Amino acid sequence: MQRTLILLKPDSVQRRLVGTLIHRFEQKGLRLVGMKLVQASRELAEQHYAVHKGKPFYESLLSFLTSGPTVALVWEGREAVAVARGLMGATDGTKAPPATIRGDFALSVQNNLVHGSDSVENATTEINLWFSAAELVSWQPADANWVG
Ligand code: D4T
Repeated sequence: MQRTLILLKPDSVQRRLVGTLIHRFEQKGLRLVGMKLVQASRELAEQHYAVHKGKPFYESLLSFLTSGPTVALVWEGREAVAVARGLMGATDGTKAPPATIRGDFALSVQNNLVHGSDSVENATTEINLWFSAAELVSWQPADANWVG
C-alpha cells in the first residue's frame, strides 16, 4: 500500500471544485487517510516547492499557493502515487487529456488545481510536511476485497 499527498490548491477552493475533485479520487477506490483546510504560510510553500527555487515561475508559484486556502489530502491504495498522477493529468491543462482533472477543468500551467506527489519518496516527505502523524487515520474499508 502506498500513500500520496494531494493538494487541492487555492484555485480549486476559489472555483468551488473541492467536492468534485475529492470525488475523483474517492471513486477510483483510493482511501482517504488525511484531510484538512490549510492557509499555507510562505515558509510552508517554500518548503513544499523547494525543488523549484530559482526557476522563473518560483515567486509566482509561492504567491499562488499562499493566496488562499488549500485542501490537503492523503490518499492510500495500491500504486497510489502513480494512480493519483494519472487522475490529475499533465501539468499544463491544455495538454492534459479529457477525463483527467486538469484535462476537464484547467487551461493554465500554474493554476492547475491539484498537486500530487511524484514519487513514493517525495510522498513521504510531503506528507510529513503537511501533516502530523496524529492527523492521519489508518482504517480498513469494508469493501477492500472488492476494490483492492
Ligand atoms: P505539482 O508538483 O503541483 O503536482 O505539479 P507537476 O508535478 O505536474 O508539475 P511541476 O512539478 O513541474 O511544477 C510544479 C508547479 O509549478 C507550476 N509551474 C510549472 C508553473 O507555474 N510554470 C511552469 O513553467 C512549470 C513547469 C505548476 C505546477
